[in-house]
Amino acid sequence: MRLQIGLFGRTNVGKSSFLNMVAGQDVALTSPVPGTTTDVVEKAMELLPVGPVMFLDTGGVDDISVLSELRLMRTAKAFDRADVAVLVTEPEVWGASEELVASEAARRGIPLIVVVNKTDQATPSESFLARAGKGGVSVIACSSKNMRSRDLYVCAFKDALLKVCPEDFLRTPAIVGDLIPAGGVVVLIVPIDIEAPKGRLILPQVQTLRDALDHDAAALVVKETDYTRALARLNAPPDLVVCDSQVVDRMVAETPAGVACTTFSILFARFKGGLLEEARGAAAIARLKPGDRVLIAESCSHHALEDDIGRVKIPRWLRRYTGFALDVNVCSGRDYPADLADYALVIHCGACMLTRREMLLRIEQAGARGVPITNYGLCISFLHGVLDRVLSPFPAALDAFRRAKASGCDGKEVPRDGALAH
Ligand SMILES: Nc1nc2c(ncn2[C@@H]2O[C@H](COP(=O)(O)OP(=O)(O)O)[C@@H](O)[C@H]2O)c(=O)[nH]1
Ligand code: SF4
Ligand SMILES: [Mg+2]
Repeated sequence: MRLQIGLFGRTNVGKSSFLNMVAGQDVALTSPVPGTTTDVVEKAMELLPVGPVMFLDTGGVDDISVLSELRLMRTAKAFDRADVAVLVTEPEVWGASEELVASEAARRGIPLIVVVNKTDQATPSESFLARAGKGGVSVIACSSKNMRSRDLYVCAFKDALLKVCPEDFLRTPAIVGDLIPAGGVVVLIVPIDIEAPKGRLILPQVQTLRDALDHDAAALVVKETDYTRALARLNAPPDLVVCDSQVVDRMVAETPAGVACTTFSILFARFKGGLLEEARGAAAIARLKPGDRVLIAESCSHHALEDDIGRVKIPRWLRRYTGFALDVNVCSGRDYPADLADYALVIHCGACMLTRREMLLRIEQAGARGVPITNYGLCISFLHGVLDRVLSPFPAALDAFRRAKASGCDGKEVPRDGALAH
């Protein structure tokens, strides 16, 4: 199901131009003569990380130009379909038309985003912005003609969209269910070490188990020390093997070549929505330079253990891989920095305590600053030289990683490979 985004506002404020800018191509007819878009123009696209969306570009709710009955009717129909309403206006232009769109959205319970377009011509005043943002509405100031700042505007728009889009559209894929046939077998490798909580499994492991059962698959749970023995007892290879990232090198070494394998952390990067972006981000490890700032972000503040994964192990593996010192910072819980611009890389935890929306927002915030973001599992697999193998169940993510790795910052092949010497 596509998220339907209605573009409303007066004629000539730049609704079609805004859509063209977001789409990165000319899809909607624009014109300096008011009233060009007489019909509702539909434009379907993949607006990552939100997902598949459909823009409905309307003719315009207007109190200036001659109103065509038909156009108004069609605009009302777009309101009937919209999951999110985007009101496009210009700096200092707020009158009956804008109030009409805002009140119509409120009456129907449709979330609203205000786009103040044409900021190249005039700067919106504080009082105007306050009025547009009344009731906590997200306001984005942009110029649809300024293509150099396109990425910033589109990122801000995606951010606003992620905040308001109904939960249903953020619905996640299965955790493992789509990777195993019904009646299939998945092996879950769960180390029971000092980091494992006493007497129970951790949430991602339990959720993976439940998801396998929901998809009529069987799950075999073993410690890494019993893995090969368990494999030998199966009368056919398993359909998938999933392990804790900390034993990924061992798992890959012991898993027969044709057997699909991955890590819990990678499954959860996908489940939380950011696998493509985070696979791409892993390639940035190869481009780190001495002294670069790296942010290790954990989304809950658990008690740090002696050999803590985020505070001790990952920094150690990074140092060993790069061969130089990095400026590693750790943040935990809700205190994710608002401005990530100083960082060369963000390495995020599995985010099991965050909602998909929260994680997508964090990825988006990094994207807005041009800062690559990856996650613990992807980073650990990369540092152990096995990321290609554990990404192979996800061809699009594998492709994104390989492309990012091959291109480097300067478009040249990056010489260093993701292999860690133990
Ligand atoms: N200077 C400037 N002109 C814009 C901007 N956005 C749109 N326009 C111009 O405004 C006119 C109307 O744009 P259009 O997208 O057709 O408006 P619509 O009727 O709301 O769909 C066109 O001449 C556009 O080139 C902008 O951000 N800055
Ligand atoms: S939220 Fe992050 S740090 Fe906390 S338990 Fe989950 S993966 Fe670990
Ligand atoms: Mg138009």
